[in-house]
Amino acid sequence: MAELLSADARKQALGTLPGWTELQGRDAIGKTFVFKDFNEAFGFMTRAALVAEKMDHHPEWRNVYKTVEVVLSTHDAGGVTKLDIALATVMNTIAKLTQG
Ligand code: H2B
Repeated sequence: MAELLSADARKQALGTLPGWTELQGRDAIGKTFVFKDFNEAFGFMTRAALVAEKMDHHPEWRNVYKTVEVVLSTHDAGGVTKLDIALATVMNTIAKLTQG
């Protein structure tokens, strides 16, 4: 199982992840993506879902029209691990591609 990141390692990783922040009151990271419209938002979610399934690492997320709120945490470990950093990195790349 992936190990929890230390506070330092987490901060360092977040430094390479534009838009991602630590959640207050919970060992998790989050980002709110805002797209042009629902079509782009759902396109992002579809692409991200396929990668998440391949990784066997799944996001907590909520979509309202063109906004997608994402929270990442490794449930089996009870906090943030390198799997969350990997998925967050992929999501940033997918968002860029989705936005053209
Ligand atoms: N996703 C997330 N975010 N955290 C997990 O601990 C996790 C997961 N565990 N997806 C996986 C699935 C596990 O439940 C399965 C059995 O591999």
